[in-house]
Amino acid sequence: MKVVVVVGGVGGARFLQGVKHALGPGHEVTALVNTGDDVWLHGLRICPDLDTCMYTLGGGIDTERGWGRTGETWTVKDELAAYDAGSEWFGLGDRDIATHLVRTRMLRAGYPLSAVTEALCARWRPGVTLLPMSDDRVETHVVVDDPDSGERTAIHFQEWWIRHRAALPAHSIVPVGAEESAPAPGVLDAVAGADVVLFAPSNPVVSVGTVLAVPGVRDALAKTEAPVVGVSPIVENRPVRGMADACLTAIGVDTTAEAVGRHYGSRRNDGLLDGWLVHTGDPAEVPDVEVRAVPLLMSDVDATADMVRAAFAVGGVSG
Ligand code: GDP
Ligand code: FO1
Ligand code: CA
Repeated sequence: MKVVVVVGGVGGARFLQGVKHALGPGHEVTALVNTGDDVWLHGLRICPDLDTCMYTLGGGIDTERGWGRTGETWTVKDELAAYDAGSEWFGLGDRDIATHLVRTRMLRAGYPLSAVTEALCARWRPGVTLLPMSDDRVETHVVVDDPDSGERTAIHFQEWWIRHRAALPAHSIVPVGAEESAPAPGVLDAVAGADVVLFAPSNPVVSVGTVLAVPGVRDALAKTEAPVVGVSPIVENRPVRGMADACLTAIGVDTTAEAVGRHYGSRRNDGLLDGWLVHTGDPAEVPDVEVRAVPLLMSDVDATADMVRAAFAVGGVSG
């Protein structure tokens, strides 16, 4: 079976573990990974969602934090702080920096991000194909009122998310460069050739939403013969982890499983979904979408695999 999964970072990576577990060997899993979180810092290209997926599936993740390397040390971070080199709010670990060094060197040598990702995955062997949504530079920015000057200004998503913990009200969230971007090689073909497409319980605005902002992706999802099934990241009217509620508020969507399902909408009405999984007990009616309630907490890989099987069932495919 050919499974395509639209993912961001931690939520997407854990969901992919469940997809692998539910399917076992002999299947083809392709993840379309958000790159709108990517950022240049200290001359290095950092791709948090790609790295979170790669480390998680390759056994290198710090499972407690959810991002970055296990057994991490922070010498370079401390030395940068001693130089007052800026961006001190962003935690660059020593082990993680090796990944950014290899990536940056390859990008500077002219390799596209998709080729760089393939090269990095040769070490980590994630067991799924990780495709960046695009080889072009797309960076999510958040329009806020500057806390010092009060002036309206756009800051990089990472600065808003990490430095301000998404507590500065967002006037808007903009995937800068998305309109001019093209899908990375393999993205549209994967969607066209899929047996089922899943939306991981990733952030609907800055993870799934950014992948959908790449021209051609929505159209490919509309046209594929595969069923498209989404999984809600909102459980009991809250994000299970992180601050997705601040992102949803910025685009005028309530933090409920129903509102997110309606935001994605039905494929029968120019939307995206055939099926929508919500957590047991969460009320959700989405016109022209088959909604099913099952436990949606990814507490371990077996529970996550059960979620994936439920998503296959709603889509009418068997894993
Ligand atoms: P990020 O890029 O690291 O923020 O990760 P994603 O965008 O892939 O996923 C973030 C979303 O995952 C958050 O909005 C969480 O609510 C959601 N999430 C995390 N753990 C769980 C879980 O166990 N169950 C569900 N349903 N959602 C989860
Ligand atoms: N998240 C944090 O909350 N603080 C950090 O210092 C931080 C550093 C970091 C470094 C590399 C990486 O791949 C991820 C990192 N993250 C950090 C996670 C990441 O910034 C965000 O959680 C996602 O991009 C939001 O989706
Ligand atoms: Ca992310």
